[in-house]
Amino acid sequence: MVEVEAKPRFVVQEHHASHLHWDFRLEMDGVLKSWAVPKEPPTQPNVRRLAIEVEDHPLSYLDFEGVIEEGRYGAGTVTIWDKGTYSLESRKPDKIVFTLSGGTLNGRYTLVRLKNDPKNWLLFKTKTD
Ligand SMILES: [Mn+2]
Repeated sequence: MVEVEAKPRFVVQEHHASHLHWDFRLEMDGVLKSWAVPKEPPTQPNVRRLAIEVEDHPLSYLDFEGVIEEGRYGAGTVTIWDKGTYSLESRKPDKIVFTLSGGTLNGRYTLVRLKNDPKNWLLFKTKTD
């Protein structure tokens, strides 16, 4: 019998909070590793987006859409902007390379940590040549 391991999932939530941003989340280590991306995540190569590392979220958040009430952290409306699965190519403390299979985001992407602030990463689509 061959065991088929489920591919890890990802979700991008469009979050209309005090500032519009996109929450980019990768299923990893049993949680959702999460980054807040102030501009729409890139669908084309050569567009680099700041991605600010935020706290891990539980896997149950993969399907979350709705309204976070006024007065609570992240108050505002959350909708799923994209979701799918990914395959991990490499993972180092400062660089993660993966291939997304989503509805909007498809292909090979890189997250690389910036040196100025450990919470700041860049997210970009990687040319596959
Ligand atoms: Mn958010």
